[in-house]
Amino acid sequence: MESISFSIINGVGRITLNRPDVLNSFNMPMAKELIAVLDECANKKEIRAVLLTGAGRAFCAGQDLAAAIAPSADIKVIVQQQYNPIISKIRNMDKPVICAVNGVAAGAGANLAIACDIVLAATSASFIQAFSKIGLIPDSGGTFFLPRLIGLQRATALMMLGDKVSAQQAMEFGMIYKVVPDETLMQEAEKLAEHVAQMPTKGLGLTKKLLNASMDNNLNQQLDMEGELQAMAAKTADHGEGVKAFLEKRKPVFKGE
Ligand code: T3D
Repeated sequence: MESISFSIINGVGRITLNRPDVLNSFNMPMAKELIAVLDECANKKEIRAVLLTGAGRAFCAGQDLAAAIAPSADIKVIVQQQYNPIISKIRNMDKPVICAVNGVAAGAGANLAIACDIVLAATSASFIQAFSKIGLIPDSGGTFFLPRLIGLQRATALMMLGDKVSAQQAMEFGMIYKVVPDETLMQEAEKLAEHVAQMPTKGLGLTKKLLNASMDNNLNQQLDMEGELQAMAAKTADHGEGVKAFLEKRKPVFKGE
C-alpha cells in the first residue's frame, strides 16, 4: 500500500492515512486502500479494535481537490465509491473504531473522524466543515452524524459558515470524546485501543449495533432490540467469564468470543 500504513499490534488494527504532503487528503487509491484495510479489520478475528489516525501535521483535509478537478473525475462516483463505503464500513464493523485526530480534519476528513466510535483529538487539532467554502455540500455522513452529536443549530452554522472548531470546542459541543495534549495523543490513543481490544468484543459490537439503530428507532423498537441483543450477549463466552471472574474476585480474561 502506498497511501495507508497498517499494522496489527496487541489486537489493534492500526491504520494511518499517509499522504502528509497533501495533509492526507483523499484520492481514489488512498480510499481503495482504506476500504481494503477496513475489510481486513472487520474480517480478522485477532483484530478486536481499530485505531485510525493521520501521518504528519494533519489528520485529513478531505477530498484531494487536485484529483477532484481532473477531467476524468466524477464527483458522484467519488462519493459513492470512496466516502460512502468507508463510512458504512466503520459504522457496520462490529468492533470499536477509535480515531486519534492529530491535526486539522477538514471536509470529508472531519466527517470521517466523527463517524468513528470514540474520538480523541490533540489540543492543536481542529475541525472544519470546509465544503461550503468551495461550493459543495457536506458528505461522508456529516449531515447524519453532526446534528445528532451537537444539535441542529450548531451543525447548521458550522456547515454553512465553514468555521474552524478547536479540539476543545469540539469536545464541549459533544462532537468528540476527549482532548489530549499533542505530545501524548498517540500514546493515549494506543492505550485506549489496546484496552478496548481486551474487552468483550462481541458485547461491544452488539452495543454499537444498538447505538446505530437508536438513530432511527422509537423507544419501543429500541427496547425490543435491547432484549434480543442482550440475549445474544448473554450467550457469549466472555459473559460467562465476566460473571465467573466477578464471583471468584479476579480480573476477567476476555477472548472476544
Ligand atoms: O470530489 C469531490 O470534491 C466530492 C467530495 C468532497 C469531499 C470533501 O472533502 S470537499 C472538502 C475538501 N477539502 C477542503 O476544502 C480543505 C482544503 N484545505 C484547506 O482548507 C487547508 O489546507 C486546511 C485548512 C485543511 C489546512 O490549512 P493549512 O494552512 O494548515 O495548510 P495548507 O498550506 O493549506 O496546505 C498544506 C499543503 O497541503 C498545501 O500544498 P503545498 O502548497 O504545500 O504544495 C495544500 O495545497 C495541500 N492541501 C491541503 N488540503 C488539500 C491539499 N491538497 C489537495 N487537496 C486538499 N484538500
